[in-house]
Amino acid sequence: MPSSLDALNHWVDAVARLTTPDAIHWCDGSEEENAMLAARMRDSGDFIALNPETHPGCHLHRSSPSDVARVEHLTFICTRDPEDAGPNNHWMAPDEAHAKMDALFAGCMRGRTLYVIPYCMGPIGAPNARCGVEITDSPYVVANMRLMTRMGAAALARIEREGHFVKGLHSTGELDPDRRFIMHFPEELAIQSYGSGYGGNALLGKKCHALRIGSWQARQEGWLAEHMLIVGIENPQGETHYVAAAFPSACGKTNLAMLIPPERYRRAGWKVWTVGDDICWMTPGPDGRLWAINPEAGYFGVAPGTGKGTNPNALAMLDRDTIFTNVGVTADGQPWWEGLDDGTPAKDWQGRDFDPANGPAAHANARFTVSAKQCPSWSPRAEDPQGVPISAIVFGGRRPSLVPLVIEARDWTHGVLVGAAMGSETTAAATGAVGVLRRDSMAMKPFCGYNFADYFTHWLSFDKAGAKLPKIFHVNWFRKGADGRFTWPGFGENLRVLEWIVGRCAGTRSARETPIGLLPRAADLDVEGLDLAASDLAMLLDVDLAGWQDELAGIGEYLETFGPRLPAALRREQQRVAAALDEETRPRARAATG
Ligand code: OXD
Ligand code: MN
Repeated sequence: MPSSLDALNHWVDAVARLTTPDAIHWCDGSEEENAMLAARMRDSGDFIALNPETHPGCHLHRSSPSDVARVEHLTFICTRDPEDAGPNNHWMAPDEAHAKMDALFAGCMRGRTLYVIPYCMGPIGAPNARCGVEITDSPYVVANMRLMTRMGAAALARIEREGHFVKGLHSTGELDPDRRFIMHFPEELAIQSYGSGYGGNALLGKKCHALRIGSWQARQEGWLAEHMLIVGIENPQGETHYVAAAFPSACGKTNLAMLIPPERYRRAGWKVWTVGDDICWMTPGPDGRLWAINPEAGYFGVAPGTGKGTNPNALAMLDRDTIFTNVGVTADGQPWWEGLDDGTPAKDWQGRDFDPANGPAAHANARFTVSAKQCPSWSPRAEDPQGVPISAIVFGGRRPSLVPLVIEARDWTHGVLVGAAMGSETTAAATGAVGVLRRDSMAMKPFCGYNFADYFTHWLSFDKAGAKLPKIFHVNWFRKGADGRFTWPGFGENLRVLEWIVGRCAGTRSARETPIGLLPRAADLDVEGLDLAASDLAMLLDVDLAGWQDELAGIGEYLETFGPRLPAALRREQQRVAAALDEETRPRARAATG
């Protein structure tokens, strides 16, 4: 009788015939295997052991200087109908993409080992977890996948039981930016990635599976695969509200997920629990609420900017068994990056003697990879197969002007509009210009595996009889004053805003109605002990009606780019908010002219 692993064996054989590796290694995820691979990489120079006294089990990896971030312009969704990929994706016909990739993969593993990585996204026993298998020729990818997923024997057993899995094929190739493609075949539940070793391009469980293929599966199966952190906020009464929050890459998701409450809150008994820092899979439960799991088992976080003041929890988890990529290093072999409080770099991320004339010691997108369990605020509920119930969904981006500190959407449809309209300044997490405002719906612009218009329809479809949906909010930690400096202190102080948010969910906090949603009055936010002028707080909570009229017009133009597939309910909602703004400005205009 054919075993349910036959499909896997056949695929591995076919890939081996195409790529012609010298050896094949099936990964079991064991300590011994990890030690063997680390030793192999130390020999080849892929890994540099860091100071064993201060950072036991830690390694530095220096990538090729031209391979330091995700490459959105080389990332394709390959569906039969280009309309299914939508204007938010680069599209290639599946046949053409396969032909291109087959040519690149042909013989590419000669002289290398082919690693087979069975992995599970989500707790191994979670009904909503999904399995995949990544074939790669990079031991660095294996070492990262071991931290980022549930990898090895247990995942293989689940695949054998279920008989299906997402197929990911990866080769670093020649690391040539001109021979680099990240292809997704959602109709085949397959991913092919060539020419890059960078996290989001090469750790296929992460963006490729858990978001691009995951979002496609989620639409078909009635759940949501989102670019969101998951954090538990425990109040002094011991009640925990779980919040899922979407921000574009490198906008502080990891910091928010690991927030340490300000001193006064800590003393009062507030606690923060980290469930996830990047990806959230949410499924409606029998009780009508959305239940979330973090499909990942580790953090692949941005190192620069991580310090005692910004994210002490992250710092505390990075002193052992961590892989650092493209950070600088001190004379005594400790990892170093800009924003770290102590030490001085001796070498920069490219291994040159550190010279400020060459730029920062760490690459702006330098990363750490570490097991989630090492985080001091790691939530035991992160392993709960049922997941956690979500009370609030929070959207946010880098908006230096206009957008208030926090807004509550008046209902689900309005919340979907708020998420769809999200905009943010671009960051170093992807190649391309930094600091340019772009619309990034639900922070999924680089990650939604299908047409955004259909994705908005899918989001709207959750609002049905019996649903007990989370409230939706929008936050902006990045508002700047006339002096060009951030007005809101951010980091741990963001708990003050989260307190209002969970208070709104519990029905214990008040708000004022405005055309763009519900906002706290100054008195509704606890700002005691903050060095924040009353005029600055007023600015953070102000609604600039004329500015918002322009913003709504911009949102309308953006939505129109999705053409007839855009759900009419979303267009109507944009028109409703625009009309509410017009209505609000009318008496003032009359008063001004009268
Ligand atoms: C990430 C990203 O690596 O969003 O999480 O780029
Ligand atoms: Mn991300």
